[in-house]
Amino acid sequence: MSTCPFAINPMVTNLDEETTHLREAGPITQIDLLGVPAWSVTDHAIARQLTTDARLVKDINAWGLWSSGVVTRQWPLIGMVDAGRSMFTVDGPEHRRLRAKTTQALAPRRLEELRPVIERLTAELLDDVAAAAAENGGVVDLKQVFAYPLPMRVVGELMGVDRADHAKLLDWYKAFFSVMTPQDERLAIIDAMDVYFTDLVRAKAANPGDDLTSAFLTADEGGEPLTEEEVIGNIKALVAAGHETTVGLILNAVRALSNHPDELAKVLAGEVEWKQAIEETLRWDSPVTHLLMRFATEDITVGDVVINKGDGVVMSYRAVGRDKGVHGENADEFDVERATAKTHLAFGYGPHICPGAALSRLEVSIALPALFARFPGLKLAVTDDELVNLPVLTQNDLAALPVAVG
Ligand code: STR
Repeated sequence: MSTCPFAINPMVTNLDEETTHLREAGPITQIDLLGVPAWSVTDHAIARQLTTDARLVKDINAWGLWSSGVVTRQWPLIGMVDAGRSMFTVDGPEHRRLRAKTTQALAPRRLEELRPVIERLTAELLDDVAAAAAENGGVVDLKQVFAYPLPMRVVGELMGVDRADHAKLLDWYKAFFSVMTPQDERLAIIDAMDVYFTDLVRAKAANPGDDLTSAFLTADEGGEPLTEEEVIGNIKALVAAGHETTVGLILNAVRALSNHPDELAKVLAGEVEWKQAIEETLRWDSPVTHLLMRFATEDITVGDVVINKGDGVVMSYRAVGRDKGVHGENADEFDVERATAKTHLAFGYGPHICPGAALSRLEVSIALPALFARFPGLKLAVTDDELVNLPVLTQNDLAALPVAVG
């Protein structure tokens, strides 16, 4: 580690500038994550290579700075890497065992059962948008009334989480992700979520329902059943991921399309499919800025860089989406007709590729057309430079998206 690592700004005051800087710094470059050094991967081919390299693992115990005690539970990002045993933190054959039921439940064919549910939840929230707009001269914060509650409702249906608990969970996640939350408060929230999900799992064990939580608790013939700890870890991962990332995707898509009326017009006219606009949003303004973290179990040489055994490696997916070698010289432009859009790595790659990708795509492919059908005159109510990101280092999530619905 020779040069001074580039400090990632946790306040996310200029994400485009950061993304450009990271890409210019090289395909794999040193960064500083709130005082902790790591490697950032910004290159598409290297991201594919390293997400399929078994010498990199998710187990925090392989992290030199953790096992030597330099990084502790006081580090504000610890909850992103020390999240309990689950499909998110385990590799190899055990990982396949932990992931199997999720992959089945979230397969595109199985998800068709959720389509009418998502359509109903979307329609309900669009009524709320209309009501809020009527009270407020046609202007609403699309995040607060639509993009924020929808993914929690969907993942809540999938996992069997009561609607009455959604507000509490949303508050917890908001504080969990924000760098502004004092660390003792964040650690208390992590503990409270553990208690909440433990209670949920025990309630489902006693009284199973038609949800993925209950399915985790049912042993498959021949297969080794998941332990309670593993079930809880999986549920925590699915609820957090299913909620946070999809909020960002809806917001980033509405923002991109509103700022590019010619692109939006092609979609509304049916010249370009919604799914193309969704894939281009995932590429151009991915909901996950930085995916923490993988750890090297031995020295790994990548081009002229050596990742030392014990080093942490971050996939900087927003920068990866701007790879000019893959997406062309105009990679920084939003183009719903871009032929390479769907090759993006916004859902990751390799064994840990997002198991919820199809759910996310289904959700957004229902939510966006329904939103623009209901409010054809929808426009941003502020200029783009008035929009601010939440102070969340890893996630690309707007604080608010004020729109005029006409
Ligand atoms: C949040 C806290 C928690 O209880 C469990 C997890 C595990 C899965 C993580 C999640 C975390 C944070 C957001 C992640 C998600 C997997 C996918 C999602 C990293 C640490 C992304 O943003 C890609």
